[in-house]
Amino acid sequence: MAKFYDIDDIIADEEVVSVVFEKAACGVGIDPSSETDSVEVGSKVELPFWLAHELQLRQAVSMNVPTCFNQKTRLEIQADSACVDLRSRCPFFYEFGCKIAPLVGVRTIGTLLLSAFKSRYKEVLTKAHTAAFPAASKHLTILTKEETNLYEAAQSSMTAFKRWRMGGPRFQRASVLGHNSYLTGNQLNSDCSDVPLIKALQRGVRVIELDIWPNSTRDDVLVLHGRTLTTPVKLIKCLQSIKEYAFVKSPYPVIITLEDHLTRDLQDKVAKMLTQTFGEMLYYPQGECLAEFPSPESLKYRIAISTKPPKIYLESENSKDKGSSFNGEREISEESASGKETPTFNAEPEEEKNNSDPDDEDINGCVHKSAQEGAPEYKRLITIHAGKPKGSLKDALQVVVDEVRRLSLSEQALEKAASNHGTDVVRFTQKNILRVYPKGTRVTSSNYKPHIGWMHGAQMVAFNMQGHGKLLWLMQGMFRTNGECGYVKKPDFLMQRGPHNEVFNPKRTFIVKKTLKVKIYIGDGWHLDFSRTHFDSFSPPDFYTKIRIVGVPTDAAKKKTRIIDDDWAPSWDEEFEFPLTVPDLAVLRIEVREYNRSQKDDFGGQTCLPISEIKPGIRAIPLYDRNGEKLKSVKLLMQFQFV
Ligand SMILES: [Ca+2]
Ligand SMILES: [Ca+2]
Repeated sequence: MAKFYDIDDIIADEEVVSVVFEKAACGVGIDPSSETDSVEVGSKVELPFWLAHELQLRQAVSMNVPTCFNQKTRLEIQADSACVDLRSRCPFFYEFGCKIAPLVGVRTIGTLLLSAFKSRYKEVLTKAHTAAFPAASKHLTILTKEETNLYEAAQSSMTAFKRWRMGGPRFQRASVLGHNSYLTGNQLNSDCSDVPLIKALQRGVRVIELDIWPNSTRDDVLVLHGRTLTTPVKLIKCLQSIKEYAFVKSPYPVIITLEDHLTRDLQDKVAKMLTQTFGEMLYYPQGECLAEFPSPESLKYRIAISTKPPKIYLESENSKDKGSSFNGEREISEESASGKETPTFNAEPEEEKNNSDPDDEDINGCVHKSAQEGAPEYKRLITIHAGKPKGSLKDALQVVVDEVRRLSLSEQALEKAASNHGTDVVRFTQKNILRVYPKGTRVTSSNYKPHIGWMHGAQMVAFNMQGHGKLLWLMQGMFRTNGECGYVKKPDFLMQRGPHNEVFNPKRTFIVKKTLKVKIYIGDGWHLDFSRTHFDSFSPPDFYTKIRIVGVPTDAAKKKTRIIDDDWAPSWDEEFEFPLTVPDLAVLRIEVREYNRSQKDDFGGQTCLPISEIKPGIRAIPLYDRNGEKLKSVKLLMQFQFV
């Protein structure tokens, strides 16, 4: 039987094979030229594979080896496999071979398939990566369906790779949307071990945030989350885990952002830990200032540090004795207004009245005087300088030309900035790095809408990775693209400037660029992944599907299918249309729910597909659970069209 969702498999089943009838068959009318409707014993007839297979199971016919696997083809493949026109012999050469081999009892078919594939695959890859278009299209005509798919995949990854390189050499131009991690689940009371950090890296998270504090004896450095009641873990342990797991999922650079509450000698200690743990992996600029950031491609397998550089001391070093951090004057930051908790880490109850994000403190740009002595080694290791210059937020957004800066804004601060001077934010992110973090009051690890950050070009949208729910799904959907490498290229329009220095204005109203038509046929697989009573105790489930567009406000849309009562494999056959003004920033969010009359509806699976990644056609879409793990069998059969 052909696989239900696989169109190719269904077509492969239509391949014709020749069979010999072992029994006489009456009333079948296979041969229109024959006078009777019957087929004699011993007649040789060509039948589609699916029919021949069924008849052979009933011992009515015996199948012959199809010509595409005969001796002649074998010899040709042996001689020069890459030049054999397999498509004309059987477009589903491999799939069909696998199906037929056990039925005709010829074991060597397996060996033939393997050797043909191995030798031809190399040629396919070489051609896909190097050939000029006319030569390639000629080569394409002799490839089987599977080989064509491989060829196209190889070519599109090559094109993507080239485009990526062209995006360089600067980080800002390559314009990544980083993927950020907070340390633990519930920020107030979960254990701050390095396990969540490892999990985040295994998922491809590229930005790791560490909140570092002195221990009670002030001779070691601890990582503590969110300045709240978490159990601390030694910094060295976190660094070792980062080293071990940084590149298990993606080779692209990991950025560690430090929230530093340390004394100078401890900063020196951190510098030693960083250089000793990471060695060559650690990337830092040779000069003192980083005017442009290298592309992620050139920083493969490297780790970079981002934090606020230590204060510049023009006066005596004992300007503050053993304070936990060097807070000079500071501003009332956006964040302190948001009510972030004062630190309650009991190792140092006496001080640390600073309840602002340390990133928000002012720095004096890239000034390096000889008097500057604040942990020079440590300072040298900082690749991306964080900090907010004096003055208003609008001033902070004015681009400084000589240095890449990272500015951190809370979600509310960004919302405010976006409504007052959105284009300044976009302009800032063309050159600098903007990080957005959840407001301090989100103590239960809930999340906020990532789109407001993405729309304004923010590269690091910090998320509580342990918080579940639809906003995290959006984030996961976004980063499931681009080979799950943890970096997604910003749409070009966010990087462009007009002749009068104008940039993309997220508040403008746009015209509809294209319309996405989504047809949802059926869903299946729940009976394999869930128990019989998981949804309703006494009857089959009642599924419906919610389809949303999340993107710029004008594109936002909500649709849903009708509820299909009592059916494990619902068939909706409904079509929806979504006009899109900024398709590059839109994500299609799909969620299946199970209707319940008296209680809350159940969750039946979800996925988020960035519109830019949707290929038109009929697709079997796998669904994911609440945590973003793929469900084994649950799929929706859908059709996508752009008009
Ligand atoms: Ca039911
Ligand atoms: Ca129900």
